[in-house]
Amino acid sequence: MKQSRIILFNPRSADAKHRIPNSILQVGASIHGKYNYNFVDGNIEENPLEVLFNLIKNEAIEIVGMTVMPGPQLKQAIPFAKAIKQQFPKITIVWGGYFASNQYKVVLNSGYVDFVINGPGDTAFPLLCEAIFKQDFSNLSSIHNLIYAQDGTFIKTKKETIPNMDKLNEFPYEELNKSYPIPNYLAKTFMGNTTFSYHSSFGCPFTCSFCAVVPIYNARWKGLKAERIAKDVLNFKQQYNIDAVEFHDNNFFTARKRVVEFSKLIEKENIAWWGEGRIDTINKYSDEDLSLMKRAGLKMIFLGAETGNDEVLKQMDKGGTQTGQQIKDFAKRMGKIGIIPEYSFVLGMPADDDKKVTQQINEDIEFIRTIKKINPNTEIIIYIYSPVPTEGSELYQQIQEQGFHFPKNLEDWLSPSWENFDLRKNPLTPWLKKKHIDRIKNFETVLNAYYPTKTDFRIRGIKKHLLRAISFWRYHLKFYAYPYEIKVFHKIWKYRQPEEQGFYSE
Ligand code: B12
Ligand code: SF4
Repeated sequence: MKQSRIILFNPRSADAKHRIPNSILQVGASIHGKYNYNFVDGNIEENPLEVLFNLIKNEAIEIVGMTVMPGPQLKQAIPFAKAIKQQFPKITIVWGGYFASNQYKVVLNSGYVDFVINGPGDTAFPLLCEAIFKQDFSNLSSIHNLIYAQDGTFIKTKKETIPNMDKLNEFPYEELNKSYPIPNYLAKTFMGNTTFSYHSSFGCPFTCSFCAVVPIYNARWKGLKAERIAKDVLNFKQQYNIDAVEFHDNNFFTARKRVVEFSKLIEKENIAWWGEGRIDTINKYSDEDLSLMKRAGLKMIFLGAETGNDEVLKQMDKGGTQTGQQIKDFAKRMGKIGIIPEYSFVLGMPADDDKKVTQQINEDIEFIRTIKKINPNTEIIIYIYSPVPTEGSELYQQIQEQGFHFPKNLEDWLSPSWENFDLRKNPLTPWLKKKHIDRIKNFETVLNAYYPTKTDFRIRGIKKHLLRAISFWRYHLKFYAYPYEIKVFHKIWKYRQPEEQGFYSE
């Protein structure tokens, strides 16, 4: 008989309503029917460490797999991995996810994480489990997408091509449902009352120099077929009465044909949806395509506008295909079609001197105001540039030369300043001074009061009018400093800043 020997743990990622934990679901699919495993969701459990310890004691666990993205998940991932290793030194701890892959050196140096899965774990994880259960590590180097330490060096095995997602095992939703009923994950959002989260593709074909996806997928992308996505969405509609879907793909709109086919398949189903894409890619879609997508329920697209400055777009490796003019034209086009463009901007990129940094921030602020004028419905998300370790990239080289370094110890990532770094709120980059961060934050406060986000259903009617009234003079006089009166309202109503909770739960 197979024993339950693996735990797949999703550390707590947010305080708001929780998303279905697709990362551990997909890893679960890779070992489903082969090994017994338990899901533990730190988002739902009140005391997840106790649950983990009890399972380890009672179920002969040998492997604990954790998915780890930067930010809040580290608060459980780091101390829990350490505690498990201390209490049960024989357990093998495996980390996967964006933080683990991008920061593998500090993770493996901690002494309590044994292996890192670098990118998709669908083939690598079952093979690694087999090696661990047999205690035969002679062929580790032949397992693709694996990183481990050996004799004082890090071994990074070959990257496999992205798996054909249509051929992978389906997600073991029933298994998750046994411990964590699926309806608890169907959040109320601006799109609907029961929003389902779905991930339909891996990677991204682009190479933006600030992006954590690039070192993992090296400009590769592969997705499920439109029929399969529609089938899964409709199954969820039938089973759980979902009325909306958030697509969690890095770049849902990469393949036009797939998006158009999917739209046709769900056109009559009354399901609202949202996804992330590129302006230059979607700009190539015809008006007919976009109108079809709108009719099929597409409410809003998250788009990396980044900046209106073509030189900075080039520095971000986004130039050439995306320009400031195109960003403006696209906002207008989306206004006509009736799909909300949700533009994210990255402010605070490195520059040669302080004056240029200030100048660029001011230019970006002006550009955002222009976008709002062109299409006031455009949602604006402002991030402060937080470096990612894209080894070999020119930008990463430049920021290291300017004195930026990542923490040397895993536990340093738990400090509030590195947490803020992860949340892209305070990047700890040497060229950004307090005055720059204040300028960006104050502008954002005024902007979000003058244009409250459409995704926050708490700010409607009188509240919206009041917010607009108190911020009117500041927005029009471009006076953003010390917006204390706006912050008071924010404190009382706790209205949402667009980037605050990732996506759009209550
Ligand atoms: C859903 C999501 C969230 C959810 C939480 C998810 C959860 N686990 O509970 C929420 C909304 C809370 C969230 C928050 C944040 N997120 Co987030 N999130 C995502 C998103 C869109 C999807 C993740 C997912 O489910 N993927 C689907 C699964 C199947 O893919 P996967 O995770 O890559 O898993 C595969 C492999 O990586 C590997 N693997 C992963 N884990 C494990 C574990 C083991 C044991 C093994 C063996 C293998 C393995 O195998 C899997 C199957 O092949 C990703 C982007 C993306 N498309 O992945 C961003 C992403 C991971 N998030 C990111 C960030 C930065 C954040 C934030 C920290 C910051 C922010 N402002 O957005 C916030 C934190 C805010 C907060 N208050 O909590 C970045 C990470 C970038 C980086 N620098 O590393 C990403 C990549 C988005 C992006 N492109 O910038 N996020
Ligand atoms: S298009 Fe988006 S996901 Fe792709 S590399 Fe650029 S920022 Fe990353």
